[in-house]
Order: sequence, then C-alpha cells, then structure tokens
Amino acid sequence: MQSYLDIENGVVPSVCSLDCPDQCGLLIHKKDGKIVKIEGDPDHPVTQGSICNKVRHMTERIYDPKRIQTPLKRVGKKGDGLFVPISWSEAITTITDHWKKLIAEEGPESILPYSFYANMGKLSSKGMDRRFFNRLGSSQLDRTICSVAGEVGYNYTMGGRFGTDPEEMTETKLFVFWGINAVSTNMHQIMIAQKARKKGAKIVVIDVHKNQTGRLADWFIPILPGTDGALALGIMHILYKENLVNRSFLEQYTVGYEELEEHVVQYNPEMVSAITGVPVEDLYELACMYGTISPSMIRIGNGLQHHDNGGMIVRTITCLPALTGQWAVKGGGALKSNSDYLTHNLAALERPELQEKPTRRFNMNLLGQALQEDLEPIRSLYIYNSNPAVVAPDANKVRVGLAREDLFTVVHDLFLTDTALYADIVLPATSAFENTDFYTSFWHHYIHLQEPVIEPLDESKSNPDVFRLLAEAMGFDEQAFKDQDEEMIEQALSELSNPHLADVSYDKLKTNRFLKASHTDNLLNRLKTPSGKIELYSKQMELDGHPALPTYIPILQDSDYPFLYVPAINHNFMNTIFSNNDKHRKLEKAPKLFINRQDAELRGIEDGAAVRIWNERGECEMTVSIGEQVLPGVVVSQGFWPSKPGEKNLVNALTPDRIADMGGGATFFSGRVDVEVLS
Ligand SMILES: Nc1nc2c(c(=O)[nH]1)N[C@H]1C(S)=C(S)[C@@H](COP(=O)(O)OP(=O)(O)OC[C@H]3O[C@@H](n4cnc5c(=O)[nH]c(N)nc54)[C@H](O)[C@@H]3O)O[C@H]1N2
Ligand SMILES: Nc1nc2c(c(=O)[nH]1)N[C@H]1C(S)=C(S)[C@@H](COP(=O)(O)OP(=O)(O)OC[C@H]3O[C@@H](n4cnc5c(=O)[nH]c(N)nc54)[C@H](O)[C@@H]3O)O[C@H]1N2
Ligand code: SF4
Ligand SMILES: [Mo]
Repeated sequence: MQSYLDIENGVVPSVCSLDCPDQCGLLIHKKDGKIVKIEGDPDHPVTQGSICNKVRHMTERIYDPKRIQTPLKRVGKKGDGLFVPISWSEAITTITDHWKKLIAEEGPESILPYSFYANMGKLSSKGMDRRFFNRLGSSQLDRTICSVAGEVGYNYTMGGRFGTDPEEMTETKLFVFWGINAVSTNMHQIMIAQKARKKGAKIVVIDVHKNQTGRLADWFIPILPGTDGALALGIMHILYKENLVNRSFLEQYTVGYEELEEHVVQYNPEMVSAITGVPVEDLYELACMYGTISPSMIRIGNGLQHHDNGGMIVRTITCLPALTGQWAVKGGGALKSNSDYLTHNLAALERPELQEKPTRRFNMNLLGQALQEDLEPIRSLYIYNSNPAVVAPDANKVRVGLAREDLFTVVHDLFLTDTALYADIVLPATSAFENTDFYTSFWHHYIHLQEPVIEPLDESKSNPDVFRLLAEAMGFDEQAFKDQDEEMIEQALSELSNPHLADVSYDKLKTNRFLKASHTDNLLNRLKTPSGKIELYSKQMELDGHPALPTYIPILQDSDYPFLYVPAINHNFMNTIFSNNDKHRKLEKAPKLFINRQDAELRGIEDGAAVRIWNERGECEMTVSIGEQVLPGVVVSQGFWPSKPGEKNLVNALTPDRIADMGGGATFFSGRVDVEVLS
C-alpha cells in the first residue's frame, strides 16, 4: 500500500489525536506535500464528517513558526525562557549523562516521569515511555488528574468502564447531561441528542453553570457544586416512594435494592433541596420524568467528579439507571466511559517485567508537594504530553518546585509552554500527523489506525522515537527498545483477553482504518463486579473504607472565603492546546468570571469590571460577567490561559491539591475564593 507520505497532492484519512471523547475520523488535504486543510471523514460511522472548530483550524498549529525546531539548552534563569539550540546528540548525551550520575549517587527513583494524554495515541502515551521508565527503575507516576475518581466510583456500581453505545442513542427519549459541557467537550453526543430530539426526545442539563450546553437544554437545572450525590439520592427517594422503580429488574440484576430503599428514606425532598439548591417541585418533576420516560440516558461528565466527593457522586448517579431498569433498554442506561470495550494488550505494550522491583509512586495531582520532598528528593523530571505549570492543581506550588536549581528538568513538547520555560533541556515533538500510532475512543466503540501524513517537521521527534534514543544512550539493549511502531501495534493487538477486540488485528486495521469493538452479548450478563450484578450495595466499598450504600458526603469547607470556585475548561482550547494560537484566542476573547447578579450587587461589582480572585494559595485576574448563569455563592471561569511569571492568568494558582475520595483524583472544583474589584 502506498504511504501517505508519498502523496504530494490529495486527501488521506486520519484520526484526531486530542484528549476528547469524540475521537473523530478526519480527512487531511495535502498540497505540495503540506497539510492545507483538515475536515471530518464522512465515512466515520459516529462522527460522520463533522469536526470541531478547534481542529478545523489545526493547520495553523502544525505549521506555527513558534513550534520548537531543534533541541534547546537553557542559558538563563529557570522560568526566563532563554535557550540556545543544540544538536539531538548533545541533548541525549546531556540527559543520559545526568541520569547516569544521579542513578549512581542517589538511585533511579530520584527521576520522575510526568505525562498525561495530550496525544491519546497508545504508543505516544503509554508505550515506549512505559518500557523505558520501567527499565530505568525510576519513580512512577499515578495519572490521576482527569477522570479517575469517577471511574472508580462508576466501577463500584457497574464493574468496569462499560456504558451505553452512542450509536444506540438515536432511540433515546430522555438525555440527562449531568456535569458535562458537551457542546464544547463532546459535540457528537449533542448531535445525536439533537437528532433524537427531532423525534421527541427531551434534553435535561444539570450543571453549576448555564454554559453553552445549559442554554441548549429543554430544561436547565442549576445545582450547587459537589452536591449531585444528594440530588441523585433525592431522586431515588422519590422513585421508591412513588413506585417508579422497576422491581423485576432490581431483583434479577442488582444487589442491595432493599437496603437502598430503606437507606434513601432519609433523603427527603426538603433536605435534598436545601443541600443542592434545587427547588422541591423541580426535584419531584425531575424524578417523575426520569421514572417515566424510557429509554433514558445519563451522560455523566468529568466536571462533577473534580470534587472531594467526586467518586461517591459518580458511584451514586450510576445507580439510577438500575432503579428504572434502563440498562435493559436499547438506548437507555448511562455513559461515563466506554474505555473497557477497547482495552488492548497493555502488558505487551508497556512491558511491566522490565521493572526489576517496585518503586515509589507519586500522585500527579501532588506534583508541587512531591517536588518539596526532602528526605529522598526528586532530582530530575521528564515531562511530555503535559503542561503541569498550567494544568496541575495548586500551580504556584508546582512552579516553586520547577524553579528549584537542583532539579534537572527535561520537557518534550511542540511549543515552549509555561512548563518548558523551567526546563534545562527542551526537546521538539512531532504533531500526531507525523506519527504512526493507534487510538481508542473512551466514548464510542471504535479503534483507529494513524499513519503519518507528513514527515516530522524540522528536527522534531515522536515520543517513542525519543525513548528509543534515550534507551540506546542508557545502554538498554533489550529487544523491547528496538521494536518499531508497527511491531508495537501488533503486540498491543495480539493475545487479547478482551473478547470485544476478538475481530481486531493490525492487518484488518490497515485495510479498514477503524473497526468497532464487537459486543453481541448483553452487558448485564458479564458484569465484572464481585457479585456479577449491579451493586447498589457494595461490600468492596466497605472494605475500602467507604459507605457500602450510596451516601451524600459534603465537600470539605476548607476556608471561609465566600465563593466556591469552578475553573472549568473552555470551548476553543483543548486544555492548554490552542491557547497559543491567534485564531483560537481571538474566539475566546479574554478570561471571564461568571458571578450571580445578587452577589455582584452585594459587592458593588459591575458587569465587565476587572476583578482579582484570590485565596491563600494565589491570585488571578479576570473580567466579570454578571447574570444568572450560576447560583449565588458560586463563581465559574472557563479556560486555561498561558501565564508567564508575573502574569495573572493562572486559574490553578487557586485550586486545592487535596485528593478526592477515590482513586487519588483531583479536586479542582472544590476550592473557595474571594473576589474584589481591581482598583
Ligand atoms: N473544547 C474543549 N473540549 C475538551 C477539553 C477542552 O479543554 N476544551 N478538554 C477535554 C478533557 S481533558 C476532558 S476531561 C473533557 C471534560 O469535559 P466535561 O466532561 O464536559 O467536563 P468539564 O468541562 O470539566 O466539566 C463539565 C461541566 O461540569 C460542571 N460542573 C463543575 N462542578 C460541578 C458539580 O459539582 N456538579 C455539576 N452538576 N456540574 C459541575 C462545569 O460547570 C462544566 O459545565 O473535555 C475534553 N474536551
Ligand atoms: N482548573 C482546572 N485544571 C484542570 C482541569 C480543569 O477542568 N480545571 N482539567 C484537568 C484535566 S481533565 C486534564 S486531562 C488536564 C490536562 O492537562 P494536560 O494533558 O497536561 O494538558 P494539555 O494542555 O492537553 O497538554 C499538554 C501539552 O502536551 C503537548 N503535546 C501534545 N501532543 C504531544 C506529543 O505527541 N508529544 C509530546 N511530547 N507533547 C505533546 C501539548 O503541546 C501541550 O503543551 O488538565 C487538568 N487541569
Ligand atoms: S477535538 Fe474532539 S471534536 Fe474536535 S476533531 Fe478532535 S475528536 Fe473531534
Ligand atoms: Mo481530562
């Protein structure tokens, strides 16, 4: 088959690499060997030719003159951004000489990798990198910043990351978008809901902010942050009381439904209303709607689990479709993540046996604290696929750590991010269109192959290629470090224990570009909970120190600042990606703080005023937008803007680095702040 690299003029298929549930099929237009246009692939069964505005303007990012062209060495102070170009061989020798010395003097655990899934490619995010750090014997990172609390919570109820298939949701009659800003973050889910709406479906949005998604709803229900568990329990109370539960489903497929019935008596509507801010009449109407409309589907977002109690919130909401028997209805149920339909052979890709002995682990949400560890300090960080100086909680603490003169930091990225400014060595990364890789969606059920569309620009290298070079320079002579990308994909797709991928192979992917996970059997017959049933009562939770039944546990009141602060993501950036592109920045205009009219009036804050937002961790400046988009006592912002030292755009300067109730998750939205007009 002809390589796409040889096609100078024409259109080739591809897939979106970004950390987005939709994982769109793409068509890349090439002219004179360069990418000139990116559009959706109309043949993709789920995304069907439409893509977001962000990626439609991706070409600007690929050929941005600001892209790092060569490896760089720091010559100024950390944070100042003064670098000089060096060769790859000098960069690799500098890094590995430093590491060899560190290993001899302080041991390999003085080195810590730090990464996330900015490029969702399996080889780029959990392939050669894992092999390398396993073999190096470095400290290990728990990658907890995104969705782990909710996933652990979901799994207690359902036993795995299996949910409703989006392709079945054309049948759905009630969509509950719960803590998800899907217009911005899962646009094809909205498109499916809109299609169903034409056939009479209703869209309910439960959120702390009436953003794009709330504005599109048939019914928007504003709620106080971190109280969704109470709302779900209030719905259960009414469902049982009004006999809207499906008893035959409960008997056949669940454990603990009788205990739950007794337990939810305490969550009476008055109490739930006082906790959540949802009026009693609305609570009744919502419960009755949920108890009577079928098929109903709850799309559980990420936002509502970035709280102290985020795991329990998702665990609780996940019980609702069982009460109404929705798991047995086509197009009914819930969807948090569908990742487990597409789990490949992780061990073959990551090679855990290359690690001689278990090493210490760090929770990525505690990077600031980890860099203060002084008994056995971290002496070197290798950062890729991530921009922790902006995205990590309590980011000022992270930056104090990154500024340590005795910390040797390597950053591999496409751009000189705020994190890269603190690096000793910066390495230029390829864009995904320059790589071979494979991708699996965590929303729809497809696996995709990515073959390079263009050659690596300038001297940039992919993540796996850099780890191959580092391994060679470290003297690691195992075959694992010589495996090429195609071989690694074959390994990842061989000896699969996941029956849903039984029909998937590298060869088939090469011919088809994307393949759907098969699922001929019923989810209800293969639940991986300890009991094999949906666990409304979970013994495992009790063993893990949680209440066995879904329970409302309030978020921590960590201070007396008057506002709960929800610094969410925005429409035109992808986390920090695109925050340095003119087009995307222009569309976002400027960072804004949404505040309730009542709060603004009380404080003499006018619409459009410049304000300072602050707490004991840091401060940030924004322009105010007044309205009823949020409840009193809540302020919300959207987007992470670059924030060089001295600038005041860093929302994560304000966020707590407390750990959520499950999985070591982040608590970005459980912090408190004060707001004052800038004089
Ligand atoms: N355009 C765009 N798309 C993206 C991203 C991006 O930055 N920009 N990021 C990607 C990533 S990494 C992820 S994880 C996903 C996340 O996408 P989503 O799942 O949509 O999650 P968030 O945007 O974090 O939060 C969703 C909503 O939760 C609300 N929220 C916050 N706290 C609460 C609460 O206590 N209760 C309720 N009911 N709602 C609450 C917020 O107001 C927000 O509207 O999006 C991905 N897609
Ligand atoms: N306040 C607040 N903070 C949050 C969140 C929130 O909602 N509110 N959301 C959290 C969530 S859900 C997430 S997932 C994280 C996201 O946090 P991150 O994943 O760290 O953020 P990104 O901005 O997506 O990506 C980081 C960098 O990876 C680089 N990159 C892209 N592709 C490649 C590649 O192939 N190789 C290399 N080496 N680098 C590459 C990009 O250029 C970018 O600079 O942020 C978290 N932080
Ligand atoms: S960011 Fe999401 S919606 Fe946009 S093209 Fe990529 S996968 Fe599709
Ligand atoms: Mo995320």
